[in-house]
Amino acid sequence: MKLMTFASAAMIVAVMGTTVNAHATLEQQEAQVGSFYKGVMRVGHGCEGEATLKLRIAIPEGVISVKPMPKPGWTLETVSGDYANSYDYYGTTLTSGVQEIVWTGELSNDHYDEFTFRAKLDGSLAADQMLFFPTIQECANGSHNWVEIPVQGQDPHDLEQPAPGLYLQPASKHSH
Ligand SMILES: [Cu+2]
Repeated sequence: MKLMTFASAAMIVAVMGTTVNAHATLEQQEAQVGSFYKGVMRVGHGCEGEATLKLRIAIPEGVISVKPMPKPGWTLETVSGDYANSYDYYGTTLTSGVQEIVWTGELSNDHYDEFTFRAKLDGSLAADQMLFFPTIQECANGSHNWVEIPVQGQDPHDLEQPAPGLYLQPASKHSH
């Protein structure tokens, strides 16, 4: 089943300045609308002691021109699909693109690692909101589904497996 069903949960929630120290977290948790964003997903442990064998990151709507970073010893796949909206990318109209990134390999529970991608936060994204990147961490006999999105006013710390979040700051006057 495509991660996108989880990604459909990747909606923008009007939560002012709340970031959460979830287990799978983004290193940079704030970025300006319209800017290029380097997403570094941090993985500090496996599933109940087991090694991580696969990491799948869903890319929310409005995050375009996504390019993941290959990782030695891991295979890298992307899943592309149609966007709900179309986006101008330097004169080119984008109507589809990468919506899921999948790294497959092995990360021992005793080790820490990072999974990186670069993307553009389209200028049409609304500022002062959170953007979520639902992430599935698969192990041999289980997984962590970091996909829970807080409802309005809910403290993400109350969630068992919160989706990694990014707070969207207003575009700087110089973004292009
Ligand atoms: Cu944890």
